[in-house]
Amino acid sequence: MRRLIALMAALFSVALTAPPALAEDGYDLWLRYRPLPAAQSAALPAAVLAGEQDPTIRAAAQELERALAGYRGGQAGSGQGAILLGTASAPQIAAQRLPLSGLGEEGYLLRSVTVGGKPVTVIAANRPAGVLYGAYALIRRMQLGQPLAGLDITDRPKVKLRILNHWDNLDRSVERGYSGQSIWDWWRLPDAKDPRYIDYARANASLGINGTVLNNVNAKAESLTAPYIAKAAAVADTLRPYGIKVYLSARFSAPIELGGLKTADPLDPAVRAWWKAKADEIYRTIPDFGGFLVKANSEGQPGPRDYHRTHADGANALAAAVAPHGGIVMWRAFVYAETDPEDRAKQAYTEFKPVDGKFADNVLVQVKNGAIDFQPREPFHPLFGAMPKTPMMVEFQITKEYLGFSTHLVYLGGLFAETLEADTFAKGRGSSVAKVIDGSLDNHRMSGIAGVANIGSDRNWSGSVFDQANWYAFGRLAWNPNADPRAVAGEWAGLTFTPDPAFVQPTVQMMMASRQAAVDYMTPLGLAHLMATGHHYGPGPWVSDLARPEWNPTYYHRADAKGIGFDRTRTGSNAVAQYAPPVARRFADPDKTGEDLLLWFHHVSWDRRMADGSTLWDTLVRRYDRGVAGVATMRRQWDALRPYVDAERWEHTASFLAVQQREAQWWRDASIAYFRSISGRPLPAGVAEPAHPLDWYKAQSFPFAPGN
Ligand code: GCW
Repeated sequence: MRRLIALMAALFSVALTAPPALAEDGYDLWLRYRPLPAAQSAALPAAVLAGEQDPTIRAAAQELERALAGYRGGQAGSGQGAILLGTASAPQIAAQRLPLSGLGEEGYLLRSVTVGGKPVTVIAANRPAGVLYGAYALIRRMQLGQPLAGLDITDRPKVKLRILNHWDNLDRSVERGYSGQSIWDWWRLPDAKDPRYIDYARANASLGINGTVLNNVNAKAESLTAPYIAKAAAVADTLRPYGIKVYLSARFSAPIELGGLKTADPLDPAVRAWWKAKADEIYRTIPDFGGFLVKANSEGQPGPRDYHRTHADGANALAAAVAPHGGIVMWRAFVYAETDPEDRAKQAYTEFKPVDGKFADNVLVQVKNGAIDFQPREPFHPLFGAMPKTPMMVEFQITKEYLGFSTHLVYLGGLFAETLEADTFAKGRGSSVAKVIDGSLDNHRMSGIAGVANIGSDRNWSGSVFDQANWYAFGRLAWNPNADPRAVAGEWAGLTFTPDPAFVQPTVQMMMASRQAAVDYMTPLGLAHLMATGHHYGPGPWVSDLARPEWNPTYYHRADAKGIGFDRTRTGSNAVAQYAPPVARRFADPDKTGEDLLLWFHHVSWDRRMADGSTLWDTLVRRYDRGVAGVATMRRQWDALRPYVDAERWEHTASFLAVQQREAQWWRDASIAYFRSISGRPLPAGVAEPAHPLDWYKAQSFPFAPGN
């Protein structure tokens, strides 16, 4: 009885002290301002003082207030000094005589000072956007429980344009979107502005993202009509205080569709006049409009090649229209043509390399991280380093079209970093892709990085909690392309769940291993593009009946009775020759390429001996098994982390991991069943048979898979 009473009392006191029921649905992302432990909360600054009247500084101050209120859990501030924020035009900031000159337009300084005997944390910058970024940096520190005393920190972004690309359609569907509908409610804009746009702006500003392309690169001309410009302007008004500019994807043939012209030839004076008038119209409504993103002559989109003009001619026509307003053009290099029998991996280089130096000053060429298409693993794109006279942006895909949609836990920080760290050898050793895109290798004034957004109308924004980490990692690596993806994962996990190392350490381990697991169960050893047709959901390595050769998985793996892989050496397509000589030499030699990219560059025998002495066939099979085992490990790790995570987000993640396990097994079984039918080799001893015969896998169909 006594024990029962004690138990009841314990339950009762728990009930009394339990925090108010807050839905942990992931909406708060990493801006999760929950009560901090008492000791930490007692050390928080009591007041926030904005140095000046400015919408961006006001946004920064409000964010700090909001964070502090959340950390204190409703308790009043206990008076540990203040946070003072502003630019040098605020007298209180100017009085501090801070070294701001090296911070540029967007950098910030955090410094602990004493004013009138009181401790003050100063957030200072040259421009309000820098102050905002500094505020978020301080918030990160507070939330992660890092010391707030004795601060003297400066930071500034290495890349100028840090931009999200939304592949969002005007009907609110999202191409390759796996997190609901578009957050842009085009129909109800401009009158109704979803309050969510502000939270979108906060989340992006917290990472330093400073631009967003609102509509799909497969663009409709209508997005450039007056009503849609007004809608974009309403979004721009909401995002402006957060330092985020709005850009639009432009359809190259819009002068025909909207202007009634007979041609969209970029050298035709009437076409150029149309673009100029259109740009003037946009800037009248959106004075700080960023500019255009263009997908031209790719996958059926119109472009300058339709008029026998170069990509530079096309880009320059639009660039001339936005230049007087300070706008830019981001011209995509993702081109390949149905009429071109050349290896798809070579086509972009072939088209673009000759026009290096021909682009207007306000054009950047935007290049996907790899030469084919956002595969689980690709070597870096040969255009990086090959166009020194042109500012090059890298485009990553944050949404996981080829990496298990939003149901597979695959952390992309490592994938992004793998490309950024890759050495192009364009100017000798140390010519990393990061240095190409941050402009430092060739001294470019402009620099940029783009990520295809994974943001949608889902309550948790990205479809899964762990996909929020990919948005986060993109933003942090855009700010600093040399950042360590492991550190970024730890920061994200600490902010999103708890900074307790007992949680963060295994979570980071799980995240860091997750990408290789996906590579292993989908496309190991340098294989690529073996996904099913159209929606790219699940395996389809057998598909060979599509109209265009390079749409077929068989085009990519080239498996036959003797071997597997795409010969891109001199005996094959010679794509290796598009890389700088030291890189080309490595990729041309199957013994030096590395197992991770072996079949990307080489067609090798099933019986080829790998480094550890086993055959290629046996290694391939074991890679599939290793991938499936990797997912099983993640599930065990997540089970063990249950005590650290709220029930809602834990269960959501656990249910997705179960999906991933099933689908990894499916990928493995289907791929092994198919490749065995080609190789004629037996499974290595002890390896499990696929669950079904090959025909069963071939018969699966998913007409309603999302994002297509
Ligand atoms: O990855 C492929 C996608 C297309 C996409 C295209 C592109 C927007 O399958 O959906 O179209 O790339 O990047 O243009």
